[in-house]
Amino acid sequence: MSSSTREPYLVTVGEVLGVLSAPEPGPLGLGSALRLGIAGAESNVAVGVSRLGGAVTWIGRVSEDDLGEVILRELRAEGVTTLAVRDPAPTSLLLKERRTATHSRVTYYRTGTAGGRLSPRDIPEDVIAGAAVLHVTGITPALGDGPAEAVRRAVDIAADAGVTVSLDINFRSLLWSEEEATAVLLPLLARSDLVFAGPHEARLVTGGQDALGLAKGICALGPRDAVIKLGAEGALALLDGQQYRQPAVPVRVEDSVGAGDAFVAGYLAELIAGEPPERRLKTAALLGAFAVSTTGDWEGLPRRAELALLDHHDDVVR
Ligand code: KDG
Repeated sequence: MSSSTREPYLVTVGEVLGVLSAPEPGPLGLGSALRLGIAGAESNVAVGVSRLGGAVTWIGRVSEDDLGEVILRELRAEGVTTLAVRDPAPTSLLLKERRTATHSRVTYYRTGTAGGRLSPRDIPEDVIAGAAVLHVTGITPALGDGPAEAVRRAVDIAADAGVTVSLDINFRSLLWSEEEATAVLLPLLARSDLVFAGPHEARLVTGGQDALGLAKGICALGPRDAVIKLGAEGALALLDGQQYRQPAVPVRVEDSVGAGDAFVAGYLAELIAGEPPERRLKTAALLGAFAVSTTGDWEGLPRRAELALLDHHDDVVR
């Protein structure tokens, strides 16, 4: 099949971590139960897009041990194509405590691990250049010089090939300082077409009083489109100069981690499906609502037929 007739696909580059999460609120103690899962900002997006029927490829380094096998098995089971370089280093871990019923605490163990050894050599030019959309986040460049170089290379290949580049700033203060993040992310942002950010993240790269000011500030740096994620307030988008406001879908919050990735997945799934802005933003809000009203970063994300579950007012589908 020639590339011009191939299904439009999303490609993303990142790290998948093992997640150890405490199911019960309270401090950890000897004998506390910890549930094993996997997560990563880019793979969360990949699974979300795949569940909505989109074609997705994930690129990254994966350990050669059992946890690496779990990661690959799970992503493949979710329909994500994996281009993984196997690496003898271990998988990164994320410890997620529910310190109280409403407050989660995250600790990373990600020094000397496989995902952080990503290198520009791991980025296959043809896969990036043949995609409809490349999605990257500010997490992978924070893992070290190799991963930052790899993301830069992916963005350069995509931008040069006319592939839409999507960047979620996704600032993680446990990984780097605001100054380091700004220095690395600004050049990536300048080559991006579409940027997602929360208000605080947007202020790392631009000024602006309110969401509209921040979106305008981002677009003044190069991107055509900016989406400011406002949590329970929904989102404001400036798309090709036109302003859109998307309210959040009201749900009971179970676990807000992963909501931003879910929002991005909903938006990008509709973008590669050729849907208009209103539909992209609506699906984004629905996926965000699924993510916060279920536990886990991505496990509760919907298949397309399930979107209607949160898109009406009946709590019971009969
Ligand atoms: O957005 C959720 C992610 O933060 C989580 O899945 C893990 O990628 C992750 C990270 O680095 O924090």
